[in-house]
Amino acid sequence: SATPVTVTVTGAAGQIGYALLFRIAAGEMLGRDVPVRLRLLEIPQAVKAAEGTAMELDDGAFPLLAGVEVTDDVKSAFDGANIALLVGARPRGPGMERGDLLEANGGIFAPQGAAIEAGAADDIRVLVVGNPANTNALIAQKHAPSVPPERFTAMTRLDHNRAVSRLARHLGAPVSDVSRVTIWGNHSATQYPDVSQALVAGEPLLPRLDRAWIEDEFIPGVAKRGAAIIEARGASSAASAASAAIDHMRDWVSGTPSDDWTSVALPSDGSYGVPDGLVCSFPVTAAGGSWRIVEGLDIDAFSRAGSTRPSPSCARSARRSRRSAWS
Ligand code: NAX
Repeated sequence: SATPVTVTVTGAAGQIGYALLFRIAAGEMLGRDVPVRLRLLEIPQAVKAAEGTAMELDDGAFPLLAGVEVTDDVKSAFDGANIALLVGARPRGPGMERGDLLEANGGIFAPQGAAIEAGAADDIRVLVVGNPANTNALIAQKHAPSVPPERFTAMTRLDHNRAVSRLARHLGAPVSDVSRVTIWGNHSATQYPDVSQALVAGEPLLPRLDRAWIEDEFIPGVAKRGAAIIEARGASSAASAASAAIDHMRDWVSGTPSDDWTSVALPSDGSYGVPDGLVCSFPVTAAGGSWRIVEGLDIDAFSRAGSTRPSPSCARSARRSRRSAWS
């Protein structure tokens, strides 16, 4: 039978980890004929809880699950890893400034990047879920100089899925009919959910939407959905975030449909005026195991804003495009 794919999941004892691991073990990420070996990385205080999750994974008797290891050692967690899902991060606590948050996450993602550099498999693919995801992806990538930069991605698929679902509901169409939606920017309130290229059942979607609905309900509704989930559930999005991570990795490995694209934050190659190397969400397709940014979309305001005045952050580029897109 096939050699198992080694999948490392950090923050494995957290709520996203709990929703994610069982779907990976069931073959929903890499396919129902691909055996997987799971590596669960946690901080020492949470290792026992991760071991409990590993016991439950055993009890699932998943035919594709070739083994589960739990560790608090960063180096061994990534040794031979083919796929890394970096979920564990330091949330912003009370009184914590942005600088404190960056420093705390630097302390997590720099060593993880270095461990990937040192021991991961040649085909390593990394998805950062832990916030601030774009920045954390950049930190990890900078510490793995021999890995192609585009193997480090950050997740905007949850925002993408939220946008697709909201459009489908608004139009009374099945989600499978909605395509070519883009999340520009990053997973934060500054993101720009873009429907200018979107299709419903293959036809342009824009003529069927009211501009006020897009500006006043759709865009803020997608950007603030995370807060609405926290308000309703008393906890942040978990199963939907895990589902988006599965979608992201599945598309990366298996490819996107020929007539659609998805949204992924990855190091910019200068496309659309976003400064080189900045981790930013773009419309992308996947084929042969690689992402490719969809080029040449007619979003003049966006590209003009970026190329004439390079901005320090992709969030700024996206925000600027949002301001001008409807003006
Ligand atoms: P939890 O607090 O339930 O779990 C996080 C887990 O990470 C904990 O078990 C903790 O012990 C572990 N951890 C912390 N530091 C670690 C380290 N250095 N190595 C290994 N494990 C470590 O959070 P959860 O709800 O699972 O969310 C995880 C992350 O996802 C958060 O940063 C959250 O902000 C982020 N999210 C990102 C989303 C996105 O779309 N990009 C959406 C959902 C979510 O908010």
